[in-house]
Amino acid sequence: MKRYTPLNYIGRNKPVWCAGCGDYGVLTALFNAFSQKEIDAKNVAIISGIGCSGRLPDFIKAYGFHGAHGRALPIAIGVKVANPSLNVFVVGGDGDGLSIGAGHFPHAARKNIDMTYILMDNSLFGMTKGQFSPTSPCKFESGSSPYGTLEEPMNPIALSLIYGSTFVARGYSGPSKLNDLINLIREAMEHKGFSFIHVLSPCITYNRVVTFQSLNAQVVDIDEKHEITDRNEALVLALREEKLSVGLFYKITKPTFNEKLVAMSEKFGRRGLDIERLYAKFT
Ligand SMILES: Cc1ncc(C[n+]2csc(CCOP(=O)(O)OP(=O)(O)O)c2C)c(N)n1
Ligand code: SF4
Repeated sequence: MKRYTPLNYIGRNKPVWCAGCGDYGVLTALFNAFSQKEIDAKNVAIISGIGCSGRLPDFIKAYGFHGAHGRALPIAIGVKVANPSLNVFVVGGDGDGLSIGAGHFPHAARKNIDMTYILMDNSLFGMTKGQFSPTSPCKFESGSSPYGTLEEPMNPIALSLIYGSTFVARGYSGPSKLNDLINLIREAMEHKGFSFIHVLSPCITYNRVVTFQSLNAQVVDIDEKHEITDRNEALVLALREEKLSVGLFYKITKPTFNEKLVAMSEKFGRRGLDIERLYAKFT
């Protein structure tokens, strides 16, 4: 019998991240989630944008595509629609997903594409040396905001809920919450539809404000009594300012884009729309 261990998924290239970067926690969580799900690397595709976080597909054994900055989601949509049998993941930073690529997020969510989007949030642009990002706290001082930022940060969980994601969660790459992150990734893989996981993943090199230490004091588990099918309740939790809730905010079941496509093909097949024939061509 084939054995699955986290070591099976280690890629050929060694991570080039700074020692201690939060992104190691996300990579470790993926290794563990994949082995617990006993998934073959050949059935996984990981698509990324550009940034330190975007380098993740280089370090894991699976199909990977290191795309253009902010364009991972549309590439991944194409992959999933063309080959629905693949487990598709998107990984990228807060700059990638909420700045240059922000326009793609609502559309991937509202289409309910069956994939998992892991937004690795370090509250700045790590790769380009620490400029402020859409999730930097107000008054954040950086090379590109020497007197502090003027704008309020975006709230990725609230946005994801409003955009129509059918699975919305927050994890933390710190050691204290690594097992929870593994469980969230597993749950997201099991969910049929667009799963969004906002992962707090600090940059230890450029961020002196949002750190493992500050996050350890801020994160709090979502109460077991939280009703995960209630979007209003999830939004209230997401907008809570004093603490950062981690866990599953929201999960509902809705037909996925691919399911709707197949149903449409069945209905209009005789008029020339034959999705199965197209799938056979690409898978
Ligand atoms: C079209 C384009 N614009 C700008 C850049 C420069 N650039 C590379 S990575 C990056 C931001 C990275 O920040 P984030 O997405 O938060 O990822 P991190 O490095 O923090 O993981 C930028 C602006 C680029 N590569 N391509
Ligand atoms: S610069 Fe920051 S985000 Fe990039 S690898 Fe180093 S610690 Fe991680």
